Amino acid sequence: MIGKLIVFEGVEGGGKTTQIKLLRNWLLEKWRSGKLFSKSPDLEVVITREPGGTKVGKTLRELLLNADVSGEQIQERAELLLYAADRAQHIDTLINPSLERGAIVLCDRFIDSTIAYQGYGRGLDLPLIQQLNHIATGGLKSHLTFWLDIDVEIGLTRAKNRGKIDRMEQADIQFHQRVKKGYQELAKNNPLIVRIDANLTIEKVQQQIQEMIVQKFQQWE
Ligand code: T5A
Repeated sequence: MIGKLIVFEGVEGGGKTTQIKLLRNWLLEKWRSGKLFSKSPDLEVVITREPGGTKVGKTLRELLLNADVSGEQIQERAELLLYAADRAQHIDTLINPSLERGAIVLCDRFIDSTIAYQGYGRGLDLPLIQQLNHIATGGLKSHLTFWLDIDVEIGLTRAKNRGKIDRMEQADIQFHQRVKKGYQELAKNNPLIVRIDANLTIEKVQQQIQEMIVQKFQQWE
């Protein structure tokens, strides 16, 4: 089986980070016990995220989410381009090399985040964003995307309970509602996006993900 890119998307606090870690452990355990990927001699699972999956990306992430820029606001087009720069670096230095080695790459956010946040959330031009995504990815698409669909208020409360909130999380509730609407529209038009009910317990969310993975891997193998 060749490398696969599996993406996790959704509004703030949906549990992507939590679910990705659980999925990696489950995948490795299944492989060790011979219950999944029986034909693979080894299994590499890479966890990464956007923004911030590379060294350059970590600096961009800090700028995008936490930097004190002395009261100067990051402008919407500048924000869009910074996310695109992070992605281009990520694809070339981490994602593509991992896929070429045959790894399963579990990626916390990808191109749909830009459509949902900068497109639906900020209101920037959607065809322009599609073009920019294409430039940043060189045409790479995910093999499967889990959309962790959660009530916006529940997600923001979870994110706030975790501690300090970042620049994006500080945006008003209407912004986050528009982002959610963006994911709804994306899922309507793309059969590779699988909706997961993320309002449930951590275990129940993981169970939905594992069931879908079993189906997909049978097709891929
Ligand atoms: N962005 C990103 C753009 O605007 N454009 C882009 O192109 C890209 C790529 C990234 C920000 O950048 C924006 C989107 C984001 O605003 P981030 O820190 O990566 O910033 O933000 P998130 O991806 O939202 O990550 P979070 O860490 O906030 O949320 P997660 O990863 O979805 O959630 P997680 O697993 O950390 O869980 C949050 C809390 O909830 C608990 C966890 O223990 C944790 O405390 N939790 C649950 N509690 C109850 N029930 C469950 N089922 C739970 N699952 C998790």
